[in-house]
Amino acid sequence: MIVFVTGASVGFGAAIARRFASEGYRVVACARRLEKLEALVEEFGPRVLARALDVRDPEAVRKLVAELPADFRDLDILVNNAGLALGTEPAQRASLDDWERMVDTNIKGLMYCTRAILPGMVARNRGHVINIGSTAGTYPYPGGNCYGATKAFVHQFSLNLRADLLGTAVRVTSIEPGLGGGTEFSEVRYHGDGGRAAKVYEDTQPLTADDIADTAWWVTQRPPHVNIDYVSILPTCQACGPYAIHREKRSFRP
Ligand code: NDP
Ligand code: 8X3
Repeated sequence: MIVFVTGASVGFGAAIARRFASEGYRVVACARRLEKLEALVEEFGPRVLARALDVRDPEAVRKLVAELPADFRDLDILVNNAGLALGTEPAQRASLDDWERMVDTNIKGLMYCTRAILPGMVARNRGHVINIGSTAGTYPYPGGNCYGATKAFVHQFSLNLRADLLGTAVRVTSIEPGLGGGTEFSEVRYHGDGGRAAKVYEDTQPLTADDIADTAWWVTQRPPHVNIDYVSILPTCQACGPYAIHREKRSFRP
């Protein structure tokens, strides 16, 4: 069995790659930082194929998939994990560059990888696409503007893939975590401000990358007639809030 994981250099993606490799799968591990992927190769040997890939480049995605060596070609599982949040400024002040990078990575990168790998799965009538969404795609929060919207795309795209794949054995799951710690997510979001990133997790016990890897493993291990459409997974310390209400007499601070 072969799994292709994007964003496998650190965080959820690295844990997912590690989990499948330790279960005996061959793993194509992709990310921009090839040197970080080498740790997986050192740990698991030739069972892991490390490839530098920027998912925002459709030609690079197409070429990498088309040129996979024979041992790694017939992919069974695609994990579209590469993604990022940038900023928590309100929409009226948010950086358009940040918005474009989120759309290019979280939406377009996921589209490119899916479009390159799905035809082989359909031809073999075997496969599983796992997309990493987020609770931010369902529940709004201030500053979540474009990030949450990209993850809403991931949720709906996953359901629509299922609609297209009906009648095949190819499965699709959207895994939608809440607060996840021990990854670079918040440091990336706050453009390298480690102090601000650390505050996100202060006095909490967030989900770990291994929790997400466990979930990815679990959805793939259901019997072939079972498709888990989506999984919403939050740490116990987190819950959805009530609707926010602005009271007229209080001062307005956008
Ligand atoms: P990390 O920042 O730790 O990991 C992100 C991964 O994505 C890295 O391996 C990075 O590798 C890769 N990546 C980013 N941009 C690109 C690109 N253009 N091309 C290829 N790879 C890229 O974050 P997490 O592990 O926390 O997040 C993983 C996924 O989970 C993301 O989609 C995120 O939105 C989602 N998520 C995270 C949550 C959290 O609270 N942590 C909660 C819900 C969802 P490199 O820089 O080497 O390219
Ligand atoms: C990551 C979770 O709440 O920071 O997708 O958006 S959150």
